[in-house]
Parts: sequence; C-alpha cells; structure tokens
Amino acid sequence: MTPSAPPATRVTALPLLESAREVATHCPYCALQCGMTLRETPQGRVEVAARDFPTNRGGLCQKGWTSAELLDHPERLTTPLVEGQPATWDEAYDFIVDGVRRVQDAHGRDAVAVFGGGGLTNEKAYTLGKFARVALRTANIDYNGRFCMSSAAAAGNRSFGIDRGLPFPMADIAEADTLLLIGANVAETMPPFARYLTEQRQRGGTQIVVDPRATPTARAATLHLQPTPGTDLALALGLLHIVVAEGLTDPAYLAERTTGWDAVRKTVAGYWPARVELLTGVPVADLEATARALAAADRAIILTARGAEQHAKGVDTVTAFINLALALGLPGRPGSGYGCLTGQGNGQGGREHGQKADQLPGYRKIDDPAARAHVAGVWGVDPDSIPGPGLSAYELLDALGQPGGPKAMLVFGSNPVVSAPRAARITERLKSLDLLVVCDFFLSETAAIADVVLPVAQWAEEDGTMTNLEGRVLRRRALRKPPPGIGTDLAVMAELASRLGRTGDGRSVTGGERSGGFSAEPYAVFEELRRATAGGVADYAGVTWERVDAENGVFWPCPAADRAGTPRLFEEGFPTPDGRARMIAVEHRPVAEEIDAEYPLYLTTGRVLAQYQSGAQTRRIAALPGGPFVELHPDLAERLGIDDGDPVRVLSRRGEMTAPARVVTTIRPDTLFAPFHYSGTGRANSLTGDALDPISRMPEFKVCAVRIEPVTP
Ligand SMILES: Nc1nc2c(c(=O)[nH]1)N[C@H]1C(S)=C(S)[C@@H](COP(=O)(O)OP(=O)(O)OC[C@H]3O[C@@H](n4cnc5c(=O)[nH]c(N)nc54)[C@H](O)[C@@H]3O)O[C@H]1N2
Ligand SMILES: Nc1nc2c(c(=O)[nH]1)N[C@H]1C(S)=C(S)[C@@H](COP(=O)(O)OP(=O)(O)OC[C@H]3O[C@@H](n4cnc5c(=O)[nH]c(N)nc54)[C@H](O)[C@@H]3O)O[C@H]1N2
Ligand code: SF4
Ligand SMILES: [Mo]
Repeated sequence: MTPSAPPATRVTALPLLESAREVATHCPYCALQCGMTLRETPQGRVEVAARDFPTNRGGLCQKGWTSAELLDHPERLTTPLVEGQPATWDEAYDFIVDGVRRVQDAHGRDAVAVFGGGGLTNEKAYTLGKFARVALRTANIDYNGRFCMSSAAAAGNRSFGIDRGLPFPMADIAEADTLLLIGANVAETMPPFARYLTEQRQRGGTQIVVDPRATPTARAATLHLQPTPGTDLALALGLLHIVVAEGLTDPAYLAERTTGWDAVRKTVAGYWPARVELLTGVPVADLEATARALAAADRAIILTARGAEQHAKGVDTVTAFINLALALGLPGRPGSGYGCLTGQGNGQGGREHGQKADQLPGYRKIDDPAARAHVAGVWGVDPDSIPGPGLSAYELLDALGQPGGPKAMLVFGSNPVVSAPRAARITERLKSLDLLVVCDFFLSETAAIADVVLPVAQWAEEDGTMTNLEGRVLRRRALRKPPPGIGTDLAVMAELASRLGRTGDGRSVTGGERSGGFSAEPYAVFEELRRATAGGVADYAGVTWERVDAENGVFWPCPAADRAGTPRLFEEGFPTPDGRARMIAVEHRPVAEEIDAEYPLYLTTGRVLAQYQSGAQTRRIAALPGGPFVELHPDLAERLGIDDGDPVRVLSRRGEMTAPARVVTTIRPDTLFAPFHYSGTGRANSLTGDALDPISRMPEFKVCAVRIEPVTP
C-alpha cells in the first residue's frame, strides 16, 4: 500500500503571518513556553534561536534547543498504520468509523472514549471536547492533565473560585522578599525560570525549598526543608500553627476577605511544632524560620508543583498552603500570593476548554444547565444531547475493556503506557480494547499497541494558541506545512465527525474552512472558542489572535475586545459568590501505602532536565543524555552492598523495574527516586500505585512503598 495524502481540503494552513522561512513562536514542551525563533535554512534544516519573552528572558533549556531535530527525524510517522501496516487515510478513517459504529451499536455511546493531553493547543483541546460530546456523543473524555495539576486546580477552584496557575505574572516572583517552593524542581523542569530565583536571592530575598531531595533548586535556596515524602500537608498545618501561635496572622484581611477562618484555626491548633517535626522530619527550628520569613515579608509568594500535588491528598495539601497564604493576607496583595506551577505546554489552556470529564469550554461545569445551554447554542446542538460527566483519567483507563467500560478509545497527545500509574495494568487494559486509535508523530509505546495510528503535524507545522503558566495566551506559529501525507489533529477530528455524520449544525462557525460544525482551521476554531467561553470563568471572548500578536500575549479572563486582559487576579475580590476566599479546614493523613517490613522504603518519581514526560519525543534526540536510574543514599547502598552504577531491582506490590543505581547524598536514606521518562524494564510506573485523591482523582505518583535489591548476574 502506498501512503496517501490526507483528504486535501482538511489540511490547509493559514497564510503565514511572517516570512515563511522564519517565525517567532514558542517551545513545544513545558508551560514556561519560552520564546523561540525558528529558521529554515536553504538546505531545509530548521534552526532554533532563543527569543526574548517575559517567561524566558532570552533563555532556553536543552530540550528547547534540540526540539527542531524531531521535525525531520527518521522515525517520524509518515503514513497511517492499520493493524501495524501502512494504509491510506481513507482506509484508516473507514476502519475507525466502522469500529466506532460497531462498538457504539453494541455497547452504547459511552463505550467509545477519548483521551487528550495538556500539550494540545487551545484550538485542539476545545475541538476534542466538542468532538467527544457532539460527534461521538460520549461522556467518557478525560486527559493527562488529571495526572498533572488537577489537585492544585481543584483546590484553587474550591478556595478562590478560579483556577489559574499563577494569579500574577512571573516577574513578581523575582521581587518576592520570601519565596516558598514546595515540591518544585524548576532548575531542572523550567531552567530559564531559575534566573528569576537567582534574581530573587540576589535582591536579598529568602528562598525556601521543600523537597525530599536536595535538588539543584533546593541546593541554591537559602533554606532547604527535606521532609518525608507525602507529609507536606502536616508541614503546611504546622507552619500555620506557628503563624497563629506567634500572632503573625493578618486579622483585618481574614475578617474582610475570607470565610471559614475559625474552623481552620481550630484545626491547626493540633499541629504543634514538635508533632510536625515527628510527622515530617523537618526540624522545629526550620519550621519556625519558614513561618517567620513568610510573615515578616512585605512581598511573599508560596508556590506548589507536582511534589506537593501528586498525592492522594493533593487537594487538601494545596488547600493547607492556600490557608497559610490567606492567613498571612497574601492573595491579592501586591507582589504576593499563592500559585501553582503548571507543567505541560498548554497545561493551563488544556484544562479550560472542555477535554476534562466534568467540564465545558470556558471552565464551565458540564452539569450546570446554564453552561450546557450556552455551549449547545454555540455548537448548534440540543442541550440535552450533551452527555453528562464521564470517568476521570485513571478510572477511565482502568475501565477499558472491562464489563460496562469503554471498548474503544482515541488518544490525542498522551502516552499512558509509560506515564499512567500502575502502568502494567493500564497497558493490559489498553490491549483489551476492540479499537485503540492514537494520533502522534512517533510510534510511542501507546501507538505501538494501537489498531490505528494517524501521523499528525508537529508544533512547527501548525498555528494555534497556548496558555502558559501565567495564564497568558500566546501564539504558536507555523514555520512550514506538514510533510506530505501527514494530517493535523483538527483535520482528523473534523473528518471523523463528518464521516460519522454528527457535526452539529455548524451554525456558529464563521470564517475559515468548515466541515459541518467542525473546522480544521485553527483560526476559525479560536473564533468559535471565544464565543463558547464568553461569560465563563476562563473567558476568552476578548482575546483574538491579532491581539495576542500585538500585545505579546493576553492574560485571561478577557471578556471583551476593548478590555485589557487580567495579569493579576484577586486585587479587588475573589470570584466566589460573596467575593471572599473560602478557608477550608483540612487534616493531615498518612500516605496511601505506608512502608513496612516487606517494602521498607518510599519511592518518589519525577523528572530530569534533559528528558520530557514519557520520553516519546526527547528519547529520540541523540544529543539529550538519558537512561533510567534509581537514586539512593550511600548509607542504604552500603547496607545492601550496592555500588554506584550497579544494576538494581526495585519492587513494589504492583511490579518491578531495573536500572543502574545512582548513589547520592542528596536524597533521604529512607527514600528512592526514579525518573518516569522510560519504558520497558526501566519504567518507574510499573511500581506506582493507583490510590486517587477523592476530589481531583489525582494518582499518588509521588509516593509508594518499595524495596530495592542488587541484580545478581
Ligand atoms: N525536564 C523536564 N521538564 C519538565 C517536564 C519534564 O518531563 N521534563 N515536564 C513538565 C511538566 S508536565 C510538569 S507537571 C512539570 C513538573 O515540574 P516539577 O513539579 O518541578 O517536577 P517533578 O520532578 O515531578 O517534581 C518536583 C520535585 O518534587 C519532589 N518531591 C517528590 N515527592 C515529594 C513530596 O512528597 N513532597 C515534596 N515537597 N516534594 C516531593 C521531587 O523530589 C522533585 O524534585 O515539569 C515540566 N517541565
Ligand atoms: N510516575 C510518574 N508518572 C507521571 C508523572 C510523575 O511525576 N511521576 N507526571 C505526570 C504528569 S505531570 C504528566 S503531565 C504526564 C505526562 O505524560 P504523557 O501524557 O504520556 O505525556 P507526553 O510524554 O508528553 O505524551 C505526549 C504524546 O503525544 C505526542 N504529542 C505531543 N504533542 C502532540 C500533539 O499536538 N498532538 C498529538 N496528536 N500528539 C502529540 C507525543 O509525541 C507523545 O507521544 O505524566 C504523568 N505521569
Ligand atoms: S524550559 Fe520548557 S519551554 Fe523553555 S526551552 Fe525548556 S522545555 Fe522549552
Ligand atoms: Mo505535568
């Protein structure tokens, strides 16, 4: 079979706004969305240059520098695959549509599921949510953001009535007198961000990092707290206890701008410093120093990332840090506040436009009748035809192929075989499907077990918008068209909707190319997204591509084209019914799986500088160093007779991994660390468990019980 071009009408690219041989765009990877310029040389090679943007100030990390190598990579998918064999686009589409019809006829509409990603542009994330509800009419859509910042998102919504990762521009961070970073290793996960941290220290600021490992971020800080994994909730309660005991709260702020303080105050009374030292392992003196530094500061900022959030109590942990911030009167005070560091390139925008199980565009709730009516109007469908909330990411993956669970799934922008918790089980679930469809540019581990793989455009070949960790909407600009035979995510969704004969009536689509109610044209999709989000919490109605170009990005909410965006939230009030932030009393609780005689060590997982996520992209770049490893403390290594570099096996109740040992003094003796970027025997998620946060449904990626042994030949 010869590869064919995708249906030609579906893959138009916008006329490029700049010279086709050079565009100003942003990095494909993380939420910092560093500015970069892409140039195509006369030989057709794409070169990356750093471009000054407020988040990166001219810096890029190794991943950004090498990102263009994937465009012409020899392993890039160039043709659809059906059952592992090259196929035409027509054959692939027929196979998918037949499969979807067969599954839905036999098992009902919800038997076809969709799994999205926080790397998708706003236009794609929006279209994916609409595709699930209008074209597939399934409730079952969720995405990898559930594994990312969902705990901070849920806590932000609960306390502030809104979830925007940073409620202030990044520039504020450099000016903080005291900065508290909990479970964030930005020196490796967002390297250009480290400049803000350096500047903050150089200005004489206090910088405190909470991490069970002495990471490069922690080592640079003025104070490092090294707690037992999974004890940040106790730590936060303990800090607030000290603030109360030493009379450091802001009573006027608490009275005017919050509700619920009494209950919170009563709860923290039980977390006296000596008890918190026992629970966390952090010395009382360090707890006191931290509480006092926050209270003494004119400008204080508290930031959480995955280390604090990826727990079965992630929402309550973030809530406890928000309570601490509120008791000190920080949110809304100039240069102060609480924020979460969003991770994926469009982790922020990806959680606003409806690829989450319980959500409609504009951060609307899918069970809110007014929200359903508004969005149905934009989509040209009957509000009653929009399904209700579906299963959350892990629950969805775990239900695949099970009685009553989905029998087919379409994946856009995630590689759960590597990145899902309890991954061996999830891989079996994926394999048990009647139909698995994956859109990707490489044969990821998940694509490798799919029935149909569709090759799609990479970031330098498409236009669209992304919303960075500050809530700033940015433009992704195409340098060139996708290679022949390669489609786009938007075109795939438009074509499938059209072939399924379920497109909505398309009334709302104006301008650009249209395919019933689904456009493959990102500009037209964004225009529709503006209307769909109008009046929602994440209101993009006033954001246009033209404004984003002219204003170096626009911060949401931005309800009207003649209104400025909103770089700083909460200056006047909180978007709750009474305008006050809600303080919610929370209690510490143990980790889901405590260590015991059989599994006596904690395992925590995370990232290294040179690799990105499941590694589907960065592992293919030869210049980026990589390979799985397990970090352990020299005392532990000596006790077990393990030398640096020795192969070791780590076992949990779910499975095992093997990798070389890295003996380092920077980790607690009771804790191991493994990066989750690798597959096969080096897959850290073979070990992780599936305990979920009761509210966010976030898995406990950051702690499980394991044992380690040398691999004897
Ligand atoms: N190089 C690189 N950069 C990335 C990514 C990548 O894959 N690679 N991914 C992007 C994405 S999607 C995300 S979400 C961000 C994540 O960015 P980060 O949250 O900074 O990254 P992690 O390494 O997952 O976790 C941060 C730290 O949490 C610590 N930690 C582990 N357990 C605990 C705990 O119980 N309490 C506390 N306080 N800390 C703990 C770990 O030791 C680790 O150093 O990075 C983004 N940037
Ligand atoms: N143990 C452990 N596990 C974790 C974590 C952890 O800290 N520890 N972190 C979790 C977190 S925070 C995250 S965000 C997840 C991330 O894990 P994944 O969801 O697996 O993320 P990626 O590896 O970025 O997968 C993206 C896939 O989609 C492809 N892709 C990229 N862009 C596009 C696009 O625009 N369209 C299409 N169709 N495909 C695209 C890439 O080639 C890649 O195969 O992992 C989670 N898993
Ligand atoms: S920090 Fe993030 S956005 Fe910036 S170059 Fe590195 S991966 Fe890309
Ligand atoms: Mo993430």
